[in-house]
Amino acid sequence: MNLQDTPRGNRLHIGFYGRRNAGKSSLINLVTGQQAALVSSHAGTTTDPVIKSMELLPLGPIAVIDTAGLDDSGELGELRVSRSMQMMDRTDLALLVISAEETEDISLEKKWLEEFKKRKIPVIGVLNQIDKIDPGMVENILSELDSKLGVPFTAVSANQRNYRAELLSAIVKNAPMDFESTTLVGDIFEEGAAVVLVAPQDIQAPKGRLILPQVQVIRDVLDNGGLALTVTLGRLQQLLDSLKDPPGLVITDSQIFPQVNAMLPANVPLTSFSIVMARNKGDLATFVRGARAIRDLKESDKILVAETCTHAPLEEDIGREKIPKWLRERVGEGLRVDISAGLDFPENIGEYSLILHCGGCMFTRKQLMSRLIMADAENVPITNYGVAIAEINGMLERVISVFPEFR
Ligand SMILES: Nc1nc2c(ncn2[C@@H]2O[C@H](COP(=O)(O)OP(=O)(O)OP(=O)(O)O)[C@@H](O)[C@H]2O)c(=O)[nH]1
Ligand SMILES: [Mg+2]
Repeated sequence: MNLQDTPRGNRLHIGFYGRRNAGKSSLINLVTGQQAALVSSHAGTTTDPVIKSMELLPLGPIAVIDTAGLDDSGELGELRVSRSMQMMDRTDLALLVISAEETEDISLEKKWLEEFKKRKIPVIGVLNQIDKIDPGMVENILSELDSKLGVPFTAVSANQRNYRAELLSAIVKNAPMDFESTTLVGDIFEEGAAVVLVAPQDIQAPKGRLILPQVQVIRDVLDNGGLALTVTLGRLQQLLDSLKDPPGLVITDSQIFPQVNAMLPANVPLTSFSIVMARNKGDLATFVRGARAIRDLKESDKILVAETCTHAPLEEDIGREKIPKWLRERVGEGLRVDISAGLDFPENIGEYSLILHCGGCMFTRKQLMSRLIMADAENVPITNYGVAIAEINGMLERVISVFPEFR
């Protein structure tokens, strides 16, 4: 399966709607960072709906839908409007774009909002082209639109790149929850395959339990017709010897990567629980890019270790001690490591050469994504513990090659 085959259910479809010349196509170019949509000052530049699939960091696989202006008239115009309206049925999240110069009469926008409401599609209002009006007016117009239309509005200028993060944040905040991938590992092994799950010797979980990612992966392996074989590291060789064929997939705790790696033939697909979880949160590509940035770290750099819980007995020593120690062994003792914990992200993230984030098990996908957007806006690479450990062990390329999108 390649990226373009991601089933529609997993691909967030973001539709841009509004009057002609509101700047729908320009906003698509801003969000995607591409010049894919045709833009011109001629009202009615976009004539037919255009759906484009892409990987948009940190949202993962999405599709953007560009539409023709909903205020078009005449025989041909009405035909275009009806085709744009048809696109609503394929939209998971709608951006209703209004030009800051045209906020007097919003009767049409009201009508379109009703259509979205009928279909239960979440809508974000976008007040575009604010560079064309008196900056002092923006707040007033925003609150007026909010109250008249009853949807949250974000003010932007499509031709200024610094508004991209704001728009992305609004998208993440309002995106429906259920667009995440429905399977953790079901797409990386064949039905009937032996899937070996390796835990550390001293199973790091409260007595009588397994940690949540392991439980979720076991369930997912079973749901997808795999044989879920869970062992501790000390029993791995015994299990491998007892199998007629090599396993179809091995998923290990990150902390024992080197040992597990050494016991497996090179052609056995190997990855880790934390990498599986990071991918499910829709941001593995961002984390992989961040982990590769470890290769460029210098002793004079400063990195940030970010934890989401204020007390994290399991991950604490990994993020605060082990990974910093390994990185210093690699680049030099001078490497500065700052720690942040809890719900607040420091203001000054732009100062760091790399952000190392915990697995975010206490975070929702949306919370984690908002951090990736902040890092992206400041151009700071960001990765998580599990992906960083794979890179430090020289195994990053192996453990991501099990996923179709990295092949
Ligand atoms: N100054 C300024 N111009 C903008 C902004 N957004 C769009 N424009 C300009 O407005 C015109 C229309 O932009 P488009 O993106 O083509 O608008 P559209 O909503 O896709 O229009 P149709 O396809 O005709 O429905 C173009 O000349 C853009 O360059 C903005 O934020 N500021
Ligand atoms: Mg257009």
